[in-house]
Amino acid sequence: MIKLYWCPQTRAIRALWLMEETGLAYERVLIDIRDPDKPRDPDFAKASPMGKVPALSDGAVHLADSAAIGLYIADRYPQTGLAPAVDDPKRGDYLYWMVYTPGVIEPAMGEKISGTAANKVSHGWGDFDTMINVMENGVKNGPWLLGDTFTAADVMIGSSVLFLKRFGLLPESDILDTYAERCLARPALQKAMEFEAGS
Ligand SMILES: N[C@@H](CCC(=O)N[C@@H](CS)C(=O)NCC(=O)O)C(=O)O
Repeated sequence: MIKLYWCPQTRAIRALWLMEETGLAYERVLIDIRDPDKPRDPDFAKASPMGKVPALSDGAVHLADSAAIGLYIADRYPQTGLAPAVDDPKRGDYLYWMVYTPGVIEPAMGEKISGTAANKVSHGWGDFDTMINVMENGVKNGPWLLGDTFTAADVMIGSSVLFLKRFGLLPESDILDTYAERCLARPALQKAMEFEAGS
């Protein structure tokens, strides 16, 4: 059975949400990242070289990082309908948005929080305002990034918009607010939030 290593109030919410969207059977394995001395499932170290959550084991496959987990699950289990097929023209947009969170949003957020000067041309993540504008353009036609079909990319971008809101970093944006509301209305995200609340 798929094992999802997670911890409440972390980026692991993305992988929990994703797994709830799939309808696949999986086991949640709690890793208390705030207590490094707590014994951990031995497969966790194989899955997460940095000891970070989320991470996942699926038989002989072990991997970490929410984007990597999303890409893996959606391709490995195409019946979940969470990714366009490799020959679908929408695949390009899908891949772009799947890596937008680790490649652009999080570095731009880190820069903003730490007050480090942006270098829009040299830094691969551009700058914070451009990151927000590009994301707004991505979701403005909606309801989802790829149109009518919800994909794993919406888990990545939707959770990032919610994190930006939680940190008070989301500028006024009806487009992103409405998108966040649509994400919050998904039963799978509600279920993931219930797991967090009950853990
Ligand atoms: N790029 C990773 C980041 C994962 C990450 O940084 N997780 C944090 C919690 S939000 C963590 O596990 N920190 C514990 C540690 O580094 O020891 C992802 O999106 O999954």
